[in-house]
Amino acid sequence: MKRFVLLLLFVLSLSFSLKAQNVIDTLAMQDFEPVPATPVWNYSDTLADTLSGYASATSCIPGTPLGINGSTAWHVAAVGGGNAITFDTIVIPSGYDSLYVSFHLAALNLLSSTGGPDNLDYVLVQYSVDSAAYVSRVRIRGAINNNCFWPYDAAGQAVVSYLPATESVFQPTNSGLQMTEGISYVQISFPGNISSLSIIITPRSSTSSDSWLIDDLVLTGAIWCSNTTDSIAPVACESYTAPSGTVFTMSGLYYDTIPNAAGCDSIIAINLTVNPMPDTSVVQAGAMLTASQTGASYQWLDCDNSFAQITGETGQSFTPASMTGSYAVEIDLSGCVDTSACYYLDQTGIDEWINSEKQVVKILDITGRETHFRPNIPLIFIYEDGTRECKIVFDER
Ligand SMILES: [Ca+2]
Ligand SMILES: [Ca+2]
Repeated sequence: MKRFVLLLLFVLSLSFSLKAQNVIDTLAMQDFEPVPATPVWNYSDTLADTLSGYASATSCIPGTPLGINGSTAWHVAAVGGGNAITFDTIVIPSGYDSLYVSFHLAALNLLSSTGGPDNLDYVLVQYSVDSAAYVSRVRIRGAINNNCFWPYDAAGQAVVSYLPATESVFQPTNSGLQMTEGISYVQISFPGNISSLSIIITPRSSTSSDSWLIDDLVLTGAIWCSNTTDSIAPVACESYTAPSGTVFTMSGLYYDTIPNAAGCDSIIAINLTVNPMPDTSVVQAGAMLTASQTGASYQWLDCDNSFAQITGETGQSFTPASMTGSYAVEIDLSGCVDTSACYYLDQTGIDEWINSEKQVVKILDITGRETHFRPNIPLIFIYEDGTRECKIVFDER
């Protein structure tokens, strides 16, 4: 039996490497408590007995739980004909890949420090799928050499598929405590596409010194799924929040994991480009405003007119047509857009001073190139009467 269990574990681990199991639903359960946990797997027959707490010091095994963690369990002793309990037919919701019926089992003698179930004592598990005839699938027996006992944490397991529809027998060989070969866990797996399932469990015991204890019968539905992969190449400004919520602030290749639609992992390769936000500082030189950021797209805005775009003013520098006003620039640097503060210009005083004598038609810098008015540097003013003056207008603001 040992070799069989080892082979089974290998098959299970192989399937785990191919698929991830993501949804496990409890479809029905029976914990044999006075108020059973839900969803309750009801039964139509009468339990021979129930017990809770822990075995006495004079029994075997002394102090061992009678139900899982000392809870209430179904107890059968001295029922020569077997205490067959039919658990109600469960209608299986569609969508499951696999179904499992499982329960925990202990074999004890609650009356003395030796004894326990024998070769002719058993726990038989039968199932009926889609209302077909019952199939006897698993039979746990006492030891071949009789008089054996084991607790709920013994290592042996009887884990089978529903097919072949023939009986598999699991039992220890030797008498006495069976921590390795004692079968404490029974499981039968079914395909997920069946419509209904019912089971009969029959513990049989010849004498009062041969106790079977059964607890936590559960029917579970499992949905299997596979991990998926995806890749994206987002371009972000300053920082990027990945689908999982992780924030990245530098360009690079990252991997992010979120649940996919089926509930398994979706692994996303993120080839991220993070661009900086533009420098929104503006240098004011007389009537001219210049954005400090180079190599960007610009749109100058009229702060006094709900930040309306000023038609045609898309250069790095801007000289307003009106003498007073408040202006800002919207800067687009590789898709990262930000707007400067508003800069207030008041050229009225200077302009009045310039216009106090004669109308200026052109301003040149000292190299002779036409320029805008700027305070605090020498400029050549050409008037409408053809005269010209070189002067510095001091702006003390
Ligand atoms: Ca219980
Ligand atoms: Ca016995």
